[in-house]
Amino acid sequence: MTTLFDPLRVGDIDLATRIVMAPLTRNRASPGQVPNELMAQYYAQRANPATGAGLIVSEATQICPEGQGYLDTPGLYNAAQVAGWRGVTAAVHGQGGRIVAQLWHVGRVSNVSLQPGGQAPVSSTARRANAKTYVAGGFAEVSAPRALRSDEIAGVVGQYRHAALMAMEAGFDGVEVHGANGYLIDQFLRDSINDRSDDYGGSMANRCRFLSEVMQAVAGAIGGGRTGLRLSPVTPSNDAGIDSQPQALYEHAVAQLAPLQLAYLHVVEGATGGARDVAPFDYAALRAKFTGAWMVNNGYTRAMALDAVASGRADLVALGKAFIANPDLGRRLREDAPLNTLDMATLYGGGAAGYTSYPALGDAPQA
Ligand code: 8OZ
Repeated sequence: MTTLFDPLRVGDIDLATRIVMAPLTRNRASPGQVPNELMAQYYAQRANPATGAGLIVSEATQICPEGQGYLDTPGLYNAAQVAGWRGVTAAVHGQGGRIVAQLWHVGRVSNVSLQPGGQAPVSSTARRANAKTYVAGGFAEVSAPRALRSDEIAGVVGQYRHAALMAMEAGFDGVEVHGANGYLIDQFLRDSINDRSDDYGGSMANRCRFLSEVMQAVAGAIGGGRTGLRLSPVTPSNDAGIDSQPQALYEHAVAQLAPLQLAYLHVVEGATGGARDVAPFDYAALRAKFTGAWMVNNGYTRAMALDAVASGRADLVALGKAFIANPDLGRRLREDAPLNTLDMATLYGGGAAGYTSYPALGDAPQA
């Protein structure tokens, strides 16, 4: 029987266990959206597969300045950021770990104060999301977006490709394209948001075109075996609404990617960070459209994670909040040891407190 603690080759990447550290926005990048030494320490604490994760998915990382929607999130589009990320990937590899970069464009989930030149964020639509983001000084409403012109879309696809190449230069083992949670890719996929009348809107095939072009560009640049994708078919996050036919939409979206032979698909089941049963969705039917490794996420307890892999329902289980509070989560799952409590106040922004300060088993208790 296969267990959560068994190795798996995922595309071109060899993993020691099926335990994945989920992508987690922590807002601690340095000025210029540059990853720093504290971030390297945080990832390294969780990287040894004997005690931590078999695979780390980096926090969401914008592919271009326009892709940023929150304060102090890291980027992956210039040399300084590549140098910063090299510190992170070297620290992770030094622990025997594996790490992929999550490539992110927020689209309309941004605020003019975070956009180059204070301009409107770009999206599939000009309609504003009813959502908030975190900017200098606290939470703020997201700004009204500008709909991308048809002739601008290839440029954005090129930015994903560029970021994927920068990820390889920075020493990542691969990338995960962030197609979830109501950000730019979801803003094209869902008819609850996409109101375009060009080749990127209207029919399901047209709404899937942007994702298809992004995945072709990324996998074409670095190889399908080093490329994953995260989707969240029914999450209402960031005012994404719900597509009129989510089952058919996401099955089409995944089926069209088959020729790329992607390493894995990472699926958020239910409302991201919330109810798993927010809306009906047949995840097994979605999996039937995909041949790579199947990664599940959202509210998994130890028992659920063990069962997901043992039953064959999933190949990999991504855990988020538990990895924030437990650098040695892998060991704790193996030993069925108690977990540290998560401090919500230190999730976003700040320094070492609530970031690199959580104790491993056997460490002195937290101050
Ligand atoms: C929490 C806060 C800010 C961003 C996501 C990248 O939902 C995020 C995110 C989560 O995917």
